[in-house]
Amino acid sequence: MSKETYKGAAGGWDALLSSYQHIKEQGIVSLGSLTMLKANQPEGFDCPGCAWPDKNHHSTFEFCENGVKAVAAEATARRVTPAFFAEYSVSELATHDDYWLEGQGRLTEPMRYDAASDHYVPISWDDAFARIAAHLQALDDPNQALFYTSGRTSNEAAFLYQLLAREYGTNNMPDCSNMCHEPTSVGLAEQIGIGKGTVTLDDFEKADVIFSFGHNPGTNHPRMLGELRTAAKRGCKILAFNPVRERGLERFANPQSPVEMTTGGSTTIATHYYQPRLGGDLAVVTGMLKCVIEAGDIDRAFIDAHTTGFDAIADSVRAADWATIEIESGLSREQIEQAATIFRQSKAAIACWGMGITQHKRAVATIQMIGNLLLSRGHIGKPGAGLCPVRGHSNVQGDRTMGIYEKPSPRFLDKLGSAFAFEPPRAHGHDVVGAIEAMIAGDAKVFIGMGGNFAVATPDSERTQAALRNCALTVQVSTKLNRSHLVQGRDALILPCLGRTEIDMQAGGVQGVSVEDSMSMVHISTGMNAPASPQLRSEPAIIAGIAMATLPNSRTPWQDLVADYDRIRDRIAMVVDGFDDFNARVHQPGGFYLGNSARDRQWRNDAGKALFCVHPLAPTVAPDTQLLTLMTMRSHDQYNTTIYGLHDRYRGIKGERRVCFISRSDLDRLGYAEGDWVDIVSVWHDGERVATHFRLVEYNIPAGCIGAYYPETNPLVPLDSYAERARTPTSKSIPVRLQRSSIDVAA
Ligand SMILES: Nc1nc2c(c(=O)[nH]1)N[C@H]1C(S)=C(S)[C@@H](COP(=O)(O)OP(=O)(O)OC[C@H]3O[C@@H](n4cnc5c(=O)[nH]c(N)nc54)[C@H](O)[C@@H]3O)O[C@H]1N2
Ligand SMILES: Nc1nc2c(c(=O)[nH]1)N[C@H]1C(S)=C(S)[C@@H](COP(=O)(O)OP(=O)(O)OC[C@H]3O[C@@H](n4cnc5c(=O)[nH]c(N)nc54)[C@H](O)[C@@H]3O)O[C@H]1N2
Ligand SMILES: [Mo]
Repeated sequence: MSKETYKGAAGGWDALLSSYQHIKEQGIVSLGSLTMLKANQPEGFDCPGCAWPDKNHHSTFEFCENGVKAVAAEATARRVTPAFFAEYSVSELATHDDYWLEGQGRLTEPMRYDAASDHYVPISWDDAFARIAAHLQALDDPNQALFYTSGRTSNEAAFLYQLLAREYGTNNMPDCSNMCHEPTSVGLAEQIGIGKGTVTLDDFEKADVIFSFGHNPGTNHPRMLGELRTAAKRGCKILAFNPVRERGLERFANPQSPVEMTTGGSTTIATHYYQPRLGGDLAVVTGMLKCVIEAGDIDRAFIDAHTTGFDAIADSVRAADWATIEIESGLSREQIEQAATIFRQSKAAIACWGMGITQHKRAVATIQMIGNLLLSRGHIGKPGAGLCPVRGHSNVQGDRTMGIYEKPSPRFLDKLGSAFAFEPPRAHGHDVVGAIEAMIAGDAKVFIGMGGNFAVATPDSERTQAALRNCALTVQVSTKLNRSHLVQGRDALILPCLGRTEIDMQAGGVQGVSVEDSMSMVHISTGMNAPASPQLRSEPAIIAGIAMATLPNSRTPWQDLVADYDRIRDRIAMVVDGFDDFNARVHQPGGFYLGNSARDRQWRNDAGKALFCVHPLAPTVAPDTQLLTLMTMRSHDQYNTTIYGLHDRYRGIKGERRVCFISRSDLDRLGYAEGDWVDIVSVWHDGERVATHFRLVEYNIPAGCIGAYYPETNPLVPLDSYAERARTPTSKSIPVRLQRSSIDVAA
């Protein structure tokens, strides 16, 4: 491993070079470059990289290094064939790391786990469907089955999948959102009547202030840097709140700007950079709101016409004392006052946030406090202003819109039931944490994963993996080999599917699917690469296969729907609000905007008004000085649990993922030196959890806070440590201590 401060801006030549290397490593130089030209184009496919919207679906190809990695990884020339599974037993495969597993390439055929030989062996599609049906039909209660979804799943597949689960009889639909932006959905639905962001890309052209709370655009949504750069260039103030200084928030060289590329120039992104302590944002925003309200810089007309609860929030923030705000936030009063002054002078402010806000105990409170701040000055539902949660997976928002939700509304279920002539189950189902608990307890026995990597993405890995092994059947619908295939139930299936970049040929011809981005734009996505194997099936076809085998009395014409996805979209139009005339609208170039009621200042919550939500500060900073707070985050070379490489360029890390970022003062205080190997031990009421063997890297991070990569650190996240009300695991605030590594490492 080596560490070297990265001196460049985010983007630039290094990004171009890195993309080229990733394409080359996958053995697909010409195909790779061709494929990239079609990403996020009106006639092409939606980039599977992230959910950031595309400015104009007509522009020339918008370059994004991490989009290239995602597409190249799917288009790889490598294959995981039955011969591969014959060569390696499951126990042998389990000794390899996630990087190696991912590197083996695309899955090619359905496989069944054979316990006698400990190998996966080929199985026909029909036999696989029959096996799933036999297991599902054998359960005493449909609520013993779990239907997990990861956020790459298209609208059409998601809609069929939730239909399958509900016709079968359960709302057990845990999804990756439960670990991601669930606090956003919970907090905003209550506060403004819709659990989605209120801005569109146009607003980024009009805002004079942009807040960035806890997200890392340089790595996780690089196309956002285009909007931030343009905003910065026209003088918009950009205030970043992040415990560490992320290069993408500091400086960006646009690979599409000939001037920046040839002169080595770059654009400064954040005009103001604040480094709160982990979990300090509730205090930061409380302090800012206190300044706004005490200065009387509020929009009284808006508050009177559109909101309720202002007096209570005003009393609450007035009562918050600066000493507590400073300790809890890790920022000084002057810093918070400065940020507040900038907001008080703003005519239109946008607040963006990501996992640095959602993966904390008080995530819902923090999000609603951000909402309070904008509401106090009428910055929701006005041009250039509003809320901008930055979603992760490319269709995670769309999946929820399609009904992938363990707590569906009665209205949705009524419409679903009448469109498909059945009585949907009404009882709420399991979310991710609930699903793990149910498997541990033996109350859930069949796990089906529509994409994703449940064994690794979830908290408390040891427990989660024991939970999966406790199942009678685990089924993973996947494109690539991952650890969830190796942490299998007594019976287990791997069902290989088409990726979004591939041609999806059905009886009615080539099919496109639709996705919804982070700003509620819905558009069509059509693959253009030859499938990685002729045996692959599309996700809708796999779902239909399971449904036809499992539900003999279903009145849904599964086969017809899959023959032509326009027919699925016609059904979506009947069931999902906002999708009238879906087929006509989605086939327009660029798709259509779903709309957002809060943006129109219609508040569809119980109160019929935007709510000021009171969340007093409570002390959280641990008095125990041996304890540190750990955040688990992404490197530049990974996509969630998919590890593309071992570097983290912008943070200066090369060739190692088991690193732990720590401040100079904590190193000194705890008696360590940079380069020492440590184990990280999480300290929780039910005992300690250990992740071994991390190398300490001195880093500019607040004292008391450390960082390390996900998913290596997931064993440390206790299952019952989650966001209040949203149950999102607290992956950014785990109480831990360090100890010298128990593994003897040769230097
Ligand atoms: N290339 C790539 N793109 C991706 C992904 C990927 O893994 N790779 N994942 C996708 C998915 S599913 C998602 S959800 C998004 C995730 O995108 P992000 O939301 O950017 O997720 P993280 O990498 O977890 O980073 C969180 C950021 O929050 C900061 N942070 C941590 N704790 C706090 C805190 O308490 N307060 C504040 N203010 N900041 C904090 C961290 O320093 C880090 O910069 O990206 C999506 N896009
Ligand atoms: N400690 C910690 N844990 C976290 C987080 C964190 O920040 N810290 N972040 C959380 C977040 S924000 C999220 S969203 C979750 C992510 O959780 P998941 O969505 O479950 O995980 P991914 O790693 O995105 O899933 C990768 C797998 O998806 C499969 N795949 C890829 N493309 C396709 C496709 O087109 N179709 C199908 N069927 N399969 C496909 C591949 O087999 C690949 O191995 O992790 C969460 N876990
Ligand atoms: Mo996510």
